[in-house]
Amino acid sequence: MPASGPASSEAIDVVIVGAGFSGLYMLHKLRGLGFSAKVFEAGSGVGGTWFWNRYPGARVDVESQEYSFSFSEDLENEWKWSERYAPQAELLKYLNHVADRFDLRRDIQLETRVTEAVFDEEQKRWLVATDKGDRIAARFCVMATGMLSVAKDPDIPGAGSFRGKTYWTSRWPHEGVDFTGQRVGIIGTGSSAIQSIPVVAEQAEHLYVFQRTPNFSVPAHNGPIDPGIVNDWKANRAKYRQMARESGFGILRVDQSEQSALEATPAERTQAYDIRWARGGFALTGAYADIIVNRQANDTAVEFVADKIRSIVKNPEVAEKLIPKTYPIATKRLCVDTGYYATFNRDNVTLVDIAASPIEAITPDGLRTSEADYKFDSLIFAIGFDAMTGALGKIDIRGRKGVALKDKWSEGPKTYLGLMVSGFPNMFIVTGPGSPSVLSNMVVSIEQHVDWISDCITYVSHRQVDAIEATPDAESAWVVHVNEVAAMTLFPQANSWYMGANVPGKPRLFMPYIGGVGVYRQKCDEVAARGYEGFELSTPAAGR
Ligand code: FAD
Ligand code: N01
Repeated sequence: MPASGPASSEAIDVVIVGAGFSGLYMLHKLRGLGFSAKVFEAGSGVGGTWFWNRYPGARVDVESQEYSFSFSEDLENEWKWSERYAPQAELLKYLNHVADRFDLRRDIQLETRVTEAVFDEEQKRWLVATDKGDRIAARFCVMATGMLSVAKDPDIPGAGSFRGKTYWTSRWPHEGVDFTGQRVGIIGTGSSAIQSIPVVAEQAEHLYVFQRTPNFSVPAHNGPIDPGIVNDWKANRAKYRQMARESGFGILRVDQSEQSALEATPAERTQAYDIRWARGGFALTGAYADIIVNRQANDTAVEFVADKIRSIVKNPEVAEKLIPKTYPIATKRLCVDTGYYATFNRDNVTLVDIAASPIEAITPDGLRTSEADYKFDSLIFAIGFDAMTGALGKIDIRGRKGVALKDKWSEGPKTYLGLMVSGFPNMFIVTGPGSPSVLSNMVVSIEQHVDWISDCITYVSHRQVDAIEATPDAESAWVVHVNEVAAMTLFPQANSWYMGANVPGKPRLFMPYIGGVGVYRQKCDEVAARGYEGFELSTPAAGR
């Protein structure tokens, strides 16, 4: 049913699309401020990422206590994490608990996909339509649709022809999968694959890993959560939360050093990296200040990790294949694993280098590369996402004069602060392109955006303002700034999904903002304090 059709069946203040971390907190926050809001969620449950990605080994790579909401002291006091890096099932339980605890479910409509969102310039309302025939008019529309919520299409010939079972890491069956006695093929070696491979390898009769580009991975050293960390967190929580909000990546465990890698001697560097490798997780990249801005400094971390891979993987040829050689470390999302490299010492695991011998086609029995045929019973696609813009691209979003967001973004996403888009008044994006988003502990960034959006909606609603919109100038200046900051780093040197490089035909530009979570928050706060500088606020009389 077109959203632009006759009068709407329901009218509310805010429509929210998506019920992951972002949508849940957005609903809670708006309700508390007295606004009426409704959430539409395509899935049959809440939780977003943690509802969909149920593949074996799925877990968070930011420590559990840091990757959690900070908006409610009671919630923080009552929830206990069991592992250093919470597994998917526990994160899903947590988000369901949040939905129940704050009585959110009565305003969440599940199994409902938003298909259209059209801005009615006369009424200054977003007219939203769903695949279930709902039509709703709302003053504001919040896209909490996720940056990694749309799986990439398999750009491989014959993808539909495989006769065995096919699985996607990003829509894993709820009942789980038992690969015992099976030959399994997995395509991809990103974070999802790197978490799955060691677990699948333990079950499968044989696992073929099809690797196009190797990834850097550091050990998680996961285990039961350390009671010392729990107690320290409890005692210093407010301080730690604030430190995370003011930090570069929103992750305290990065423990960012200010020293240059090039000022240290080789022995000092090895020692510093060793300490951080032993600590686990993202700590490694915090060892020196210039790892992501200076290629020479970066190379020192690359060499360290390469030596680690050589020391773990017994077959030197396999080890060399696993060492990334075409991009600097941390310019693609660093993976955090449990036993990934050691898995290649197993007799039942074969690494197939599809950069050297590309996949020609998926076949009814398996897969054919330029060098050999591989036969297996099950095939796992771990090929990633149409990141950052994918979910918004699936909705027909139309702003002023019927302009489609897809068209406006045909050369890449343009936003002001990653929050709003010029020509699309009263529409907000949570952790949108142009904000720190996927380069950060996303819960920190989600809370910041939800708080900012709520303040903005409150500000507008308390004045004679019926629409707020980013000005084209502010948006252009922000896009330039985002690119300038990215260009000061090594990030653009990698063919990453941050650059849109993983999806054929997608415009190439660095989408998130790398200026740092703390710096970015300050900029957003300053904009608000100056009466929403860079935004145009229109009054009913003035129109536009
Ligand atoms: P999501 O959780 O993606 O939720 C968006 C929801 O919107 C989805 O449920 C989707 O179904 C729904 N939706 C989308 N379009 C529509 C539509 N048109 N109509 C209705 N509903 C719609 N981040 C970290 O900081 N640390 C981590 O360790 C980490 N691990 C991750 C592991 C995996 C496997 C993945 C895929 C991502 C990970 N992330 C991590 C990023 C993660 O996406 C965020 O941390 C966070 O969960 C995002 O929450 P969200 O609510 O913004 O989006
Ligand atoms: O996806 P990816 P992901 N033929 O895009 C390969 C978050 N996350 O789902 O690099 C053959 O990283 C592709 O190869 P290449 C995290 O932010 C976090 O693993 O394009 N191969 C690559 O190896 C992460 O970054 C966790 O050459 C093809 C892989 O598939 C993001 O989600 C866990 C191919 C895709 O890797 C995405 O991770 C999981 C083709 N046609 C996810 N197309 C945590 O640890 C793609 N590939 C918390």
